[in-house]
Amino acid sequence: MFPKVLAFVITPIVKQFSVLQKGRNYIIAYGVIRRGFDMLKVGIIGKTNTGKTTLFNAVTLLNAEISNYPFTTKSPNIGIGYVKTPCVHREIGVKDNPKNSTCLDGWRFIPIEVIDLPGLIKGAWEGAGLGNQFLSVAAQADALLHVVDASGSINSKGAICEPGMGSPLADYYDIEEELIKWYTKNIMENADQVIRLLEGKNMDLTKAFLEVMAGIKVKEEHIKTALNRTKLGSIPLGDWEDEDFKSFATEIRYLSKPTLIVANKMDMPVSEKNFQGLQETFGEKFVIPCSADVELALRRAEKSGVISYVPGEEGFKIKDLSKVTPKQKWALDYVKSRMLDKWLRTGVDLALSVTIFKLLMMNVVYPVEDAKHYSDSKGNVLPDAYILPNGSTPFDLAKAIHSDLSEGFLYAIDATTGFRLPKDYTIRDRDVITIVSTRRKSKP
Ligand SMILES: Nc1nc2c(ncn2[C@@H]2O[C@H](COP(=O)(O)OP(=O)(O)O)[C@@H](O)[C@H]2O)c(=O)[nH]1
Ligand SMILES: [Mg+2]
Repeated sequence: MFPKVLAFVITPIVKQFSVLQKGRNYIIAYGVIRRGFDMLKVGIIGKTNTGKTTLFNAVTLLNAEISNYPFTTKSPNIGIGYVKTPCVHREIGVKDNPKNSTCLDGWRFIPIEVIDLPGLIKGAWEGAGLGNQFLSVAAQADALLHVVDASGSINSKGAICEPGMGSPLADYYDIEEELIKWYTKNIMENADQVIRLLEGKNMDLTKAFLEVMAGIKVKEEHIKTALNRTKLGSIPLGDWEDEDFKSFATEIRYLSKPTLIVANKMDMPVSEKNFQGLQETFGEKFVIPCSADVELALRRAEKSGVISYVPGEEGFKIKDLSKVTPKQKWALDYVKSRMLDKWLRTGVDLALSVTIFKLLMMNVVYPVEDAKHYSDSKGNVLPDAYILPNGSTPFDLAKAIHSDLSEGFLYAIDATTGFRLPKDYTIRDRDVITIVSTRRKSKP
């Protein structure tokens, strides 16, 4: 008997903490869905009142069922969001029956984990406002969305002020400073252990750092690059000055945690000037104009049946105008004139796609058991979509699906051509692949 392709194993809660802040109870539960690998995680950071929770609520609300997804208990701060990619079913010319993801209007929506972090305050790196715990959760993410209030409606403490008075640029740097100080402290605290590994186990510096930093998603190549860029590789760790730790930590922060700046509240006209400033400072590619509130309104209107709307699209359709209340009509007109007509889209969905596919350089691959029919053993066509990093091989895909599949791995087939793939093949975006393994029935 062979395991189902998606035989998920759910581990118990790995890590949980519950904290009381400003009378609100944030529970950050780390109930992680475990299969061969962890689900991609995107953390939302930024000052208070920039719109993080609104963004979180928008990305985790999708009015479509994903049939066999074993969602774990969702805490208020960790949810499942969806990243959108053009579904391969159209170019193959088949109708699909998605299982681990969903397909809307030619777009495949694939689940990822999204973490909403409470606003970080000054001194968070040394524990203020429970910043330490929040930062260590942020460090578990594969990438970060840094939300700023482009309308300048918050002051430097994150309290609401007159629009235009706040500075999103200064807010960005405040938060970054906390992050970098936290990384610096973390690395400095681990320096003794690194030295022990260097001396006791005769490890090289990269490997020793890797051992202490793997838990915060730092990879070997990040450490190598950071050591090269800072030219610290040749200086004995015992001789590093505080400034050296800081420059090394800064490199590690940016290399290991790609970050997109979300310029939120772009529905307010006052936001435009700040948005331009942000793009000039950080480059167009790294700043996305966004209105989390508008996206949330659209998704809610879709859910309640008032409109049809596919997240990320440039427009929506009112289903039956006679059923729309004057208040709803006003809101939909606002959405159209203030956001969609001007910025084409709300930016929420774009922010996630850019993060996953451009910053993290991920590819989407569709594993199928039956290469001829592009289906699983039950005849579901293109049931699953997996997100894998650039450079992944079919063997990595097998591992991601199930360890049994990789243990008996023989070779892989490109389902669209029927050809066997070479051993060193690296997966490209939108590949449809059949894995042939001794541990599973396969019908190539
Ligand atoms: N105009 C406008 N207001 C927004 C937008 N996103 C969030 N807000 C408002 O900003 C305030 C703070 O939002 P919230 O999501 O709680 O911020 P958080 O503290 O960062 O989680 C709320 O009043 C939201 O309604 C947006 O895109 N446009
Ligand atoms: Mg919030």
